[in-house]
Amino acid sequence: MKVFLSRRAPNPRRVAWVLAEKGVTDIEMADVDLFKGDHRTEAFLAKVGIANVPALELDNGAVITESVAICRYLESLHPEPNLFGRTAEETAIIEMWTRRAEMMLATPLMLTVRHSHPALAALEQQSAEMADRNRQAAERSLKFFDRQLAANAFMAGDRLTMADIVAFIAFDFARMARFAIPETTPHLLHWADAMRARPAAAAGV
Ligand SMILES: N[C@@H](CCC(=O)N[C@@H](CS)C(=O)NCC(=O)O)C(=O)O
Repeated sequence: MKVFLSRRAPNPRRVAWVLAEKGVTDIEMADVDLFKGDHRTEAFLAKVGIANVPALELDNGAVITESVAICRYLESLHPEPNLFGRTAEETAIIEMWTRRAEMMLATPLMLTVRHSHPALAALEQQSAEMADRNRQAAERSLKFFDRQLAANAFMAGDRLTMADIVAFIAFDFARMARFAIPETTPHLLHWADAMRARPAAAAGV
């Protein structure tokens, strides 16, 4: 099995974080240089089918992309610590918060960075308006997540799940666009400190 990642990129970092939480080390890792266009080569496209990382190549040649799908597959092989839920109800609640983290935080924050950071002009036709609108969309979501974290140590309850990994990596990436969690959402700030202190936070950066 071989995983294609790219250092500092947020979606590959999700996979690196999950591998670290689960203590998986027996997997070949390839670093794809997005700025050199490694992911747009004919060889990469022929293998992976899309100019994106992360990608996971299985021993039978099948390739899985989409970071959360890859993480879910890795959880099937390495069930502990559990990040996607055990019972039907728990799995659905974790999926709900992971999707909320993706749509209400990760997507707008990643677009904020892509459309504003000079380094990412190589990958994106940048628009200041896109950056502003996405920053505002992320800001509008903060209180919602803060309320959840006022009552729960983690996004989907009392333990770390995929939802936390998706949300934290988005916030951390958004620092490139000078986006900081404000003092007006103290529970989010406290949660982010706890996430940053996890050893797995160092993976993929
Ligand atoms: N939905 C995909 C998104 C993958 C994605 O956008 N990856 C970025 C890196 S974070 C990428 O490969 N970008 C290449 C480009 O923009 O040319 C996932 O979750 O894996």
